[in-house]
Amino acid sequence: MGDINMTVEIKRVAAEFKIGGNIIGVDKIEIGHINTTYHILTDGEDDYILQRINTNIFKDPYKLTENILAVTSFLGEKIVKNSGNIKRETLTLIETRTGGHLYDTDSGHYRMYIFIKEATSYNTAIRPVLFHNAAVAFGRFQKLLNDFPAERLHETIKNFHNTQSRYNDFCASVEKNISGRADTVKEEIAFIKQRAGFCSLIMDKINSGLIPLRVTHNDTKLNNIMIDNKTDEGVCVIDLDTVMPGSVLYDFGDSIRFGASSAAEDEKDLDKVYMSLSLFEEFAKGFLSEARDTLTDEETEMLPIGVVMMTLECGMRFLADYIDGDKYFALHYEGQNLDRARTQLKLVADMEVKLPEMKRIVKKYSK
Ligand code: ADP
Ligand code: GN1
Ligand code: MG
Repeated sequence: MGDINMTVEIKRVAAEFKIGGNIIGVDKIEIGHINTTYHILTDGEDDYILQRINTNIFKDPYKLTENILAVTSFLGEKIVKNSGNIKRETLTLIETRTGGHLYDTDSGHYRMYIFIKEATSYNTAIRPVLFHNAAVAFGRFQKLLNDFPAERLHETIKNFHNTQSRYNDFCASVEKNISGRADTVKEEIAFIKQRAGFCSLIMDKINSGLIPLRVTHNDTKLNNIMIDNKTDEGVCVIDLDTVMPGSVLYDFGDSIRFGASSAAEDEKDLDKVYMSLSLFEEFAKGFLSEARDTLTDEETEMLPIGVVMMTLECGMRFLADYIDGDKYFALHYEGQNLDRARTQLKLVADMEVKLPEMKRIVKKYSK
């Protein structure tokens, strides 16, 4: 569909939801690797986010929507009790004119949220305070969901952070080599295979009861949090598609993977890519200030392992997708998945060296 036709279609779909005001514009948001996201501008009090859900990835958009409703209404009650601003501090799904929360049409399954105004989702921590404040907000998110009944949640993507199963999938992609590209990335493949024995470390601890399953976000990139333009506070954790039972090590680890990197996720010049220990410290301090009391000693001690695990896992996912012929993550240019994979592997090598320092910093901010 051409851009103009797409805009017409998006306006038509947006009008199927119970929005206030008239639609005065549509902007495509290019952040995010999974869904297709539009900012719907209106002349009323609120703007909106309209998203086409990626159903290649989220196979059951109805169950996904049930999860989001359950989580946002649970958070909403707590926000109201704390006299917070429910429109800004959690996502709010908008009903369709016929009463559900999904609008299905030939171009896909759509949902709508209130647009969180005067806030930004950052791709890099351009000021350390942003990362610290994101950490406080993710830590608070974890704490607020501590008593959420996990059995109410559907598993939207099976084995999402089961790194062993991700490793097996990666090996299968290399084996099949659909694109023929595996032959050109032998060094990267070898780097991952050398770490095969590491992949089950967290799952083994979960399975043996040493690490508890909690309700976690599972995709805690810096750009999945809206940060207030005036105060720099983390206002709202967004992108709730993967809220599922998981480990706090995933949320802590994925935040560091993305936000404590010195460079963009797809930086081509690997000399520029390393994990910043000072950003790590900003995050650890902020996150533990909120979540410290809900974590067990074993979890706290393992946080740096979560960092290496999430980065290795993401690296193998990007590389597998490159070898599969770019079927999963949205691309802005050819070869982007390889650039993304390479930054992750560079980070893993750096994080391995910095493990003792990460452990020391975590200890400093734990109970
Ligand atoms: P994806 O799963 O593709 O990452 P997200 O739900 O994270 O999709 O949305 C992509 C981007 O859209 C976010 O990073 C953010 O910039 C913007 N966005 C999403 N929801 C909102 C919202 N409610 N208010 C303002 N911006 C939003
Ligand atoms: C995707 O949706 P987004 O862009 O916030 C992915 C994460 C990866 C991340 C890598 C559902 O996150 O798991 O860690 O890209 N989300 C899904 O940047 O697969
Ligand atoms: Mg996102």
